[in-house]
Amino acid sequence: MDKPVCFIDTDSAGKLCVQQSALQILEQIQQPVVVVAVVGLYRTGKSYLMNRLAGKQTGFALGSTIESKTKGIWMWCVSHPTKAGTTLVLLDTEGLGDVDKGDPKHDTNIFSLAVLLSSTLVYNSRGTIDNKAVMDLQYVTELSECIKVKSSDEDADDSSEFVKFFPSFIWAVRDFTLELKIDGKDVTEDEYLEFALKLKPGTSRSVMEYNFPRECIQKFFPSRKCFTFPFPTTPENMSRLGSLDSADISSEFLKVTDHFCQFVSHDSCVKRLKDGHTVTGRVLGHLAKTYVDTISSGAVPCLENAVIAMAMIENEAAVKEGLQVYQSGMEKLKGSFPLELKDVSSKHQHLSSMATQAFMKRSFRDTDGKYLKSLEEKINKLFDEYLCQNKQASKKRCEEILSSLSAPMMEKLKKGFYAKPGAYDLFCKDLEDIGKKYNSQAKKEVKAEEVLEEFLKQKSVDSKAILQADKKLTEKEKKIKEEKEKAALLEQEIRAKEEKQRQLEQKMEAERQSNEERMRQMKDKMDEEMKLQREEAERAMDSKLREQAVLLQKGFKEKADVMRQETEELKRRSAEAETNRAREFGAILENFNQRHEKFMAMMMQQHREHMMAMQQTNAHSSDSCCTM
Ligand SMILES: Nc1nc2c(ncn2[C@@H]2O[C@H](COP(=O)(O)OP(=O)(O)OP(=O)(O)O)[C@@H](O)[C@H]2O)c(=O)[nH]1
Ligand SMILES: [Mg+2]
Repeated sequence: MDKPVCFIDTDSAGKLCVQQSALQILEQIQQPVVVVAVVGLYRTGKSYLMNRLAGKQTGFALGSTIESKTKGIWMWCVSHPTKAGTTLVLLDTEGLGDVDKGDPKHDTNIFSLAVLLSSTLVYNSRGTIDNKAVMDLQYVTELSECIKVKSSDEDADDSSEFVKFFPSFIWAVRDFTLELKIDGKDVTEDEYLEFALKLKPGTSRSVMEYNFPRECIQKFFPSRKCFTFPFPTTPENMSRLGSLDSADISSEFLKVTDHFCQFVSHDSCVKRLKDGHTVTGRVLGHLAKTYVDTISSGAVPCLENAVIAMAMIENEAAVKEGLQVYQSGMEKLKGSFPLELKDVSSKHQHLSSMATQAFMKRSFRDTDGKYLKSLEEKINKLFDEYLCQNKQASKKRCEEILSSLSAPMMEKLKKGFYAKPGAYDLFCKDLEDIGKKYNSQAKKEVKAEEVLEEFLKQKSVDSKAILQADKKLTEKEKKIKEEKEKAALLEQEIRAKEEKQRQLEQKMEAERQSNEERMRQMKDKMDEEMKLQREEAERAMDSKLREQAVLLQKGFKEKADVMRQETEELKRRSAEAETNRAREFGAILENFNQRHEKFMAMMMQQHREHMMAMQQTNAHSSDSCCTM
């Protein structure tokens, strides 16, 4: 993208909507995304900063008047400057606090969306982090009403879980002119931020009003940083800043801006969903659509519902992607049909494993293994179709071989060559020669035995006629020869059945190996999902414990106690979630195993039936031998 596009806008009815063109761009981005969003009061240099993050001087439109410029949320996707294989998505948002806007809820929605969609949230303000600046960030106090973690418990406050999914937070203070000193001692910018977020003891209304946004920032954004930017240049130049040559801008300002950009590109993480699934550009688009639609309908966006919706979209796409991997590989193989069964089977196994891999890479929260099952069924159906096509091709090839090998014999038949005494033996000899040559030419064909069986059956009509007409043979000899031929035909029938049986066994073995491989991949994926879930819980627990320690250290015992309870609750919920997930995974594996066993039992049944049929044929053949 060489320039930003409008991502989320307000429609004519005043409702938020996602721009289709932006979704189309995101749809193409298969890479994981690092999403940096900037929020803050209007006219504070947000768009300017975002341009710098994109490594440009222009891009997001800058305003030069007192009127607010950016409307809705704009997006710019650039390749990540330091993390190969990821895309940096910059979200520039409409300035907050412009009284000219009709809908007071609008700002809250923009703020919530920035929180929901980003992995790093930059809060931009001017001057100092004084009480007013903190109060300007009042939107944080509304987050617990604007975002839900779980869909159940409509009224329950689950905001203590926000830390698991919220972006990291950077406070960018522009036009900072003060010295970084507290009580005469030099402090870092982060210490300055912590100092500004310090709670005041007491329970009076004014203290509570003072503390509440601070508490929310501390609670929701445990990972926070502060950057102070000096005044960039002279006020007269300000309006031209965007288009100015960098040499004209104070070098200190540029240094800080560069440092800020470097920090953001090094420390911003890939956006993840609840449960830790990596967000790609495509998923980000779906996510934005889901959240915006929810907000527009007047409902509260819910992280869990979003994960469920994303999982559905992604899992369906994952099935398609897996199937595509399998099908395109098999289509290539089809060009060389007919092939030996073992070659088709091993390619099937390999491609089926690759398809499962492609599926696993994209899928997540396939809670009951429904999508993997659907992929497996579709692959098996295709496999059967390919096997069938291979058989048809093989049948055709075998028939061609036989037809060319038997052409001289057919010619002799036509010319009446076998209408003479002693011709039956000649005919049998010719037939035997054809059989021998055929066996050497078609020995690798899946349909070799069956086609030969069919051929011999057809030729037995001619053979019978020739036998009857052969004046050299006595009636008794004719009888014996007839029985001999019958036995040979039966033998061929048995060979064809045996071959079929062998092929069924091969298919069963392929299925057993595929299942093993699938189970292995499923287990890996489950381990990975469990690990992500555990890491997330640990991160949340860590930040809670850290906050608790700070509160205790600062003498806020009551608050620390509340936090301790919250931590306990978080621990309990995480443990419960892990147990549930483990149970869920166990059930999926069990389910897959059962299905596999059922399938194998069905094949075994087929196997048994074949065996019985073969035994009957065998018995029949020995009966006929006995009669001879
Ligand atoms: N004083 C000052 N001005 C700046 C700074 N950065 C950019 N500007 C200028 O401030 C004006 C507004 O900048 P924008 O980046 O459009 O501000 P914004 O926050 O995106 O504005 P809205 O989209 O209206 O909310 C432009 O003329 C910029 O050149 C800064 O650090 N300090
Ligand atoms: Mg702007």
